[in-house]
Amino acid sequence: MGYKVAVVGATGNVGHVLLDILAERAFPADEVVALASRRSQGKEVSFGDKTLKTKALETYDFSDIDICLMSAGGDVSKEWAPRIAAQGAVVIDNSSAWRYDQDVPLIVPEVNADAAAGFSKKNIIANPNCSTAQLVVALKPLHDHAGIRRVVVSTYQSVSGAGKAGEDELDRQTRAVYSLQDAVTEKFQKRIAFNLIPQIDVFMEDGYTKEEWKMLAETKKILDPKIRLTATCVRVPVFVSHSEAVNVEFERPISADEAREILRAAPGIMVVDKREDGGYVTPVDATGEDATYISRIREDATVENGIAFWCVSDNLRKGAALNAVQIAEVLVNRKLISPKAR
Ligand code: 11C
Repeated sequence: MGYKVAVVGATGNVGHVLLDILAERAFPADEVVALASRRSQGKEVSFGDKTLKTKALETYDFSDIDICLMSAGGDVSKEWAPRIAAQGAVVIDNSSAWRYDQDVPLIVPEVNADAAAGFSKKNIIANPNCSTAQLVVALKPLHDHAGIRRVVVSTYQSVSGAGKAGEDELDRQTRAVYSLQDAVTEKFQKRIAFNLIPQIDVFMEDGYTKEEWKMLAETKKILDPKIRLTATCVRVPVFVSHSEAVNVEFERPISADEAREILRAAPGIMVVDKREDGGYVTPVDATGEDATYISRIREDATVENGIAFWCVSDNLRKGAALNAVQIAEVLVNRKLISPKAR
């Protein structure tokens, strides 16, 4: 007997990709239910070669659901994840609502799959922020080899990180600029078309933004609380895939060649590093792909034991939907859950 899986937020950017990935990876589900808020009830979404009619989250009975994949924003998760979990479904939540709760595991399967077993305290597992997910996939094998002391990361984040409204704004503003119209700004803090914005999420008291704080807090929780990290997160006029320029200072010596070989052998990573024109990965290359791509690996001689690299990944896949489905696969493959009797 297979699992019954609910996807909450099925009509959103990540919801669509969640359904695609469940179908692509042939997740062992007997039934997949698409859910969204009452106002999207009845909307049709694709699931493999099938079409699902979206049901209303507010009136749905979760008592025979085994796994609930949620991507409907922090407020919905805060209210609904505990209610759904209380009905016996394991909630894998894509928002930031539960990530920093010490009774909720925050999981990137390539890095800390073992921690998933701790889900039973609240029946909730959190999925990290997209910019953290790809970073920790790259850092983990290097940390195991040489011990990370400090990370400096600058991100180049696509507008799809801000949802469909972010993509629509880039599209609309680009057309407006070309047709000499006003590029009206609604979603972002400044114009994003032919521009970039050094602010993602709100400002914190220390001058960092919340996105930058998330990268620090989540890297510590997933990988190692001793790691020091400083981030600058920037929104760029790219539709899908986040890129990161990363400088890492290690405790022990590591050469660029060693780092390249370690990354090549690591799960979830593809190294494309040719040191020639175009011999690296760009966001367009990574979009629609599952891997975290690493390019431009080189020694950073400005610090002791320093390595610099470029990291690109599809933020809707590894940064969100793929990671959530991989967590569900960990629960199933490690027999941490079994299907309810129906
Ligand atoms: C962005 N990283 O690119 C954000 C989106 O905490 O899950 C995801 C926010 C989060 O805007």
